[in-house]
This record gives sequence, structure tokens and C-alpha cells, in this order.
Amino acid sequence: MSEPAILQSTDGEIGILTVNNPPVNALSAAVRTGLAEGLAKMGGDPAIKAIVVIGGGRTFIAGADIREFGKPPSGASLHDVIGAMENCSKLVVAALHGTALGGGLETAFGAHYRVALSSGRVGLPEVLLGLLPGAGGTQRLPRIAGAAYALEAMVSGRQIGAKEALAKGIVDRVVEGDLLAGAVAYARELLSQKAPLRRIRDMTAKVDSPTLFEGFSKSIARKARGFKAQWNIIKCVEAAVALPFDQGMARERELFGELLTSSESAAQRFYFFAEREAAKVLDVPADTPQREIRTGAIIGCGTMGGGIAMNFANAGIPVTVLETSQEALDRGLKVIRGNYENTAKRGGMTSADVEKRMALIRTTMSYDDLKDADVIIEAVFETMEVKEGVFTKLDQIAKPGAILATNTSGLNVDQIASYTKRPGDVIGMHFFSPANVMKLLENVRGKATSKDVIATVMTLSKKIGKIPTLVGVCEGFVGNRMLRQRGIQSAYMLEEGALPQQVDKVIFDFGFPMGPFQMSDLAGNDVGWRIRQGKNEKEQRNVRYTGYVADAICELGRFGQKTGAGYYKYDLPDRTPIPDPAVQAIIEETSKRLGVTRRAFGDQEILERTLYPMVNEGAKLLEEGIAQRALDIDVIWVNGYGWPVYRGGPMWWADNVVGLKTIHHALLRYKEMSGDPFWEPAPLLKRLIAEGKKFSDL
Ligand code: 3H9
Repeated sequence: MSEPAILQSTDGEIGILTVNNPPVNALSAAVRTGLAEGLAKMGGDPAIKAIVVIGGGRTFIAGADIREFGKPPSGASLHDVIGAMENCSKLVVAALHGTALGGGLETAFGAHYRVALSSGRVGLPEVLLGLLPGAGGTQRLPRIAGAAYALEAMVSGRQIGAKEALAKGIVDRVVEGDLLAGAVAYARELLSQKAPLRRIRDMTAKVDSPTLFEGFSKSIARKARGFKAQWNIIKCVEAAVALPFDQGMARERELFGELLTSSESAAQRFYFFAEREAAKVLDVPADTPQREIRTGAIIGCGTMGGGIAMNFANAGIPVTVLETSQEALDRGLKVIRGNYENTAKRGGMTSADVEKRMALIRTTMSYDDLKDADVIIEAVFETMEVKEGVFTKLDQIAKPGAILATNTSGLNVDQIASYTKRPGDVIGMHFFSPANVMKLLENVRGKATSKDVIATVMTLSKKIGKIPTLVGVCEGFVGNRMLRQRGIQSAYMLEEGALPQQVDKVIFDFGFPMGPFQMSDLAGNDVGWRIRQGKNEKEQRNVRYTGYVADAICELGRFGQKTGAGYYKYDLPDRTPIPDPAVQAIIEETSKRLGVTRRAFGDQEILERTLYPMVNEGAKLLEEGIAQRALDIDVIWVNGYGWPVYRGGPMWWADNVVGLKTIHHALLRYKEMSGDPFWEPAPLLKRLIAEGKKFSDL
């Protein structure tokens, strides 16, 4: 028989309810029912004077069981459990350790007093799932900590340390060491003081400024664009201030329900699990032995190499960076120090932290100094010749068993591995720029990459603060290969009648931080220009040339923001893109030269022509086994390319919002209109439709 979800025990006159639902004590039906029963039993037991509610294992309750959302309700409701606790005739103390989050903290709010371990953290992170705290959190937190604090805490969803929680009255005491002993002692102390059965619902929510809500709404407008939950949270806090508790609770329930059934929250809940799944590799079991990583080395201390080195230092792993000149090393280190000092200035770390991290970064100009490194990541110029030189050298000096990684964003990892006599040790680790900020790591397995190398790199990725995914070898991997499809159609649409600002607006309104032309101006239009020249793309590609407008723009030296002009003009240092009649003239001239009659474009066509080809390419990547699962593609797009998380990711969006049939029809329609084989639907798309399945069924 399985163990009960709530264990009941006593310590003298103190009853103890221990939540026993590993790994994170989520509030499943069994936990809720067990708590309700335990409270009822101990509440009616004259031998018990106070009750301590505590989490077993590594944490207090980390929230509602997200997998239960949308399923028919069963067991005791969380509201009833919290109500039973609040109205219990015995003094209830919640004892918090690990992470008391969401419904977990809301449960603790039902207790009369809260004690936390000093290492414990609390928070209401529902917003990250497109939800709001729906078990009284929106009504109780403003009553404890004030409306302004509650707004910020719930809209950010951040975790709050025990010290801050104490200062804000979220917990009443912080203890070190043995939490249960501390909680029992605290309960006895409260009993001896005849402390009242304090209920948060009886308090008043304080609002300091009459313009609080208006000001707060304005302050989050940019960040919360497209999301629903943030705005509903604000409405709940307004209710907490304006209405009696029970009416506020009714408002919270209504606004929570609205979110629970929203597509935005469905997407964000999907994404929560997708991110965790993406770290798992289908054919690499969780118990695969891993190599020990105690030291790292980075070849190159430019923007990428420096950012990667910071990730190691942040994780406390000593790292050596190699450059070809002292000057390059000095420059790289100066940038790293500057980044850390900026963080320190903003209060993100102390100056001692800055020095500690800088001390973990060593520099060298000699490959010999890398011979003891457990992992060496190459972040040098993106051509095969340069990579060949580096990997030939690494093969000579790296110790046996060292992992040799390339940060290439699209070159063939198998070819790179072939420059060594140990291709099993070679893997791609595609960081995104700026590497110290961007969370995504697109790890790339070569044909020969050994499983223990994959397992080690997936673990290392998390250790250095990244969200890992694993993909196979192909040009551009998953992210850039799909991005290219969007780029191709964006370029064609300029030739056919659209303007950069029109295309960018549609993509921005969809929820991306910026459209493809603004992105190109930011990254530098010359990058693509040089690649096109190198490849002689006009002859090579089976697709119509995409560079006519882009080349004309680059030929004028309009490389983007850095030159003050690209697809837009810029009044530097202000980086706001300003539509430029000169660009319109270049585009119109190009159309004329190509013999294309320009026509008007509607937003829907722009959306379909930029995003549907990405989904189609995603289907091909799945077919080819480059992506393991549709969810990996989604995680890559949300983290690396700014796909709005409230739309799940391109494959989730295709499955659940647009529908595969609609996409398939549109691809055929554009194929017929253009006669371009570009639009041929992927065989997988056709097969899934025929079988009535989705990408997520694969
Ligand atoms: C809520 O509470 C709504 C209420 O306001 C209203 C109700 C009416 N449910 O992340 P990890 C799984 S909304 C189900 O790898 P860590 C997770 O999938 C909720 N499963 O560990 C993973 O499974 P697997 C508000 C959950 O140590 C395993 O547990 N709460 C849940 O890196 C380990 O997770 C939150 O949003 C859950 N709630 O981080 C907190 N949580 O091993 C969400 C985790 O099969 N959770 N799992 O892959 C977290 O932020 C992190 O999991 C936590 C631990 C910080 C707790």
C-alpha cells in the first residue's frame, strides 16, 4: 500500500501534519483531502493544543498540482482546506522550508502563524503559468504586506528569501537548523503567551498612494504586453483594497477562472513542463554515468567567449580563457568586469562577488594551459577553416576524457569532430548572444557524440544557469534553420509590395520583441551579406534568391543600428527605428528591376507567410530526427528567439491554436499562388492530418 499523502504525528500536545507527496509536495487531491482530515481530527482532539503543518523531504508545498488543472475537481477543495485551517479552534503554525510557492504559500496563509527556515523561499509564481494566486493569495498578501508590495511580488512571481519575508510580515519567525523542532518550540511559545488565533482575512489591505494602480499598470505595460494574468492580478489587488474579504475572494475566483480557461495559460502551463522535458534525452537514460566537470576552458574572449566564461564563473567553476593576443584578453576581461560591475551597481551582487567571480577567470595565450580542463568550449570565428585549426590543436593538447565543444551556430558538428581522433568527445554547445544573459542552450549531438558526453553537457548546462535542449546536426540546427524560413518570406514580401515596418509590426503584434528587419538592423545586416557573398547563394540555392533588397541596403553601408541606418534610420544614440523613405525607394526600385508589380499586403498574409513556413520546417526537423520532440522546438523558440510564451511555441501554436489542417491548406494555397516549391507541405504534416493527430502525439 502506498504511504498516505499526509502523515499525522504528535510531539506531546503539538499535532504535526507532514505533507508527503514527493518530489515537491504539490497539492494533489490526496494532499488536500489528507490536510482537511488531519485538521478535523486534530482540531477535535482535546489532547492537542496546537498544530504544525510542515513539508516532508526537500520542500514545503510548491503549489497546486499543475497537472490537475482542467481536470474534473476531486477531493477537498483548497479553499476549504485553507478555510478549515484559518477557522481551526487550535493554533496552527505553518513551517516552511525549500520553496513554499503558489498554493503552498496560500495554504501557509491559512495558518495563524508562519515560521521559516533561513534558507527557505516563498513566492506566488502563478503569473508564470498565466494564472493568478487563486486560493486567497491575492486577498491575503496585500493584507499582510500592503498593496504595492503584493502587486510587485505577484506580477513578477519572484521567489522571496526568508529574511525579506520576515521583514514584510509574510513569516513571523526565521529559524536555523531543525525546522520541525523550531516550529514546535514556536507553537509552545505562542501557546504560553496565549497568542490569538490570528486570521489574515481580518486584517486591512493598505494602499500608500492613490495613484498606485495606475502607476503600476503603466510601469508593466511593456513587459506584460500580450499577457492576461498580470492585468487580472492588478484587478484582484484593487478588490482586496476596496472590498470586504469574502467579496474580494469572489472576485479572485472569477478572475482566476477566466485565466484557467485561457489559451495563454494553457500555453504557459504547457511550457512549464516542456522546459523540464527538454532537458531529458530520449535515448540517454537519467542514470547514464557522467564525467566530472571541475574546470572549464574557452577559446576566444570576444562577445561570445566572454559571456560563456561568465556563466562558468557564476556557477563557481574555474575557467581559463584563451586568446591570441594579450590585447584581446585585456579587452575581453574589461568587458566581463564591466558587466559584473553594472550588475553590482544595480544591486544584483556585491563588489566582493564581482572579485570572487573575476578570480575564477584565468587568461592565457598558450594552448598548453588548457590541458587539464574537463570541458573546452570553442567560441572563435564562424568558418570551418578556423574551427579546423582549433580542433586539430585541441586534439593534441586536451587530456583524455575532456569534452570538446563548439559554439558554432550552424556549422557541421560532425565535420568539426572529424578534425579530432576522438569524435565521441565532441559536441555542439550553441549559446545565444549575449551568452551571459540568454538562457537557451541548443546542444548539438554529432553522429559519434557519446551518451555520457551528452548527459554531462545537459547537466552542465543547467549548472551554468541555462535551459538545455538537444538537437541533431543540420545547417542552422533547429532555431536558425526555422528562422531562415521566416527570413526568406520576409525578404520576398518586400519585393512583392510590403515594407519593413509593416512586416515588423505584424511580428511585434504577435508578441515577439521585434520583427525580422529590426532584428537584422540590431544584429548587423553585414553579417548575412558576407555569408551570402561567401556562399554564392544565387547559384547554390534551390530557392529564389532572398538578398536583392538586403544587398542593395548593405551596398549603401546601411549595416543597421551600428551605422545609424539599415532597414530603418536611427537618431543615435536613440535606437528607435524610424521608417525611411530612402529604404522604400530602394525596395520599390528592386521590385521594378525584378519585374515584380507591387501589391498591398494584409496583416494576415504577413503572419501566415512568416510563421507557417516555420511550422512546416519544424515538421521536417521532426521527420529528420534533428529535433527529438515538438516541445524541444518550442523551448528553443521561446528562449532563443522571443516567441511569446503565452503562445506556447510554434509547434504548440500550430497544434492548439491554428490547427494543422489550416496550416496545410495555407501552404498549398501559397504554393499555387507562387508556383514556388518552397511551400510544399512536409510529409509529416500530411501524415498527422490523415491520422487525426498533432505534433504533440509524436
Ligand atoms: C497554484 O498553486 C495555483 C493556486 O494559486 C490556486 C489553486 C486553486 N505541479 O522544477 P523541478 C514537478 S499554481 C506538478 O525539476 P526544481 C516537475 O514537473 C502552482 N508538478 O525541480 C518535475 O517533474 P519531473 C504554483 C510539479 O528543484 C519535478 O516536480 N507553483 C509542480 O528545479 C521537479 O521539479 C509553481 O508554479 C507542480 N506545482 O524546482 C511552482 N512543481 O521530475 C512550480 C514541480 O517529472 N514549480 N513539479 O520532470 C517550480 O517552480 C519548481 O518545480 C520548484 C522546484 C522551484 C518547486
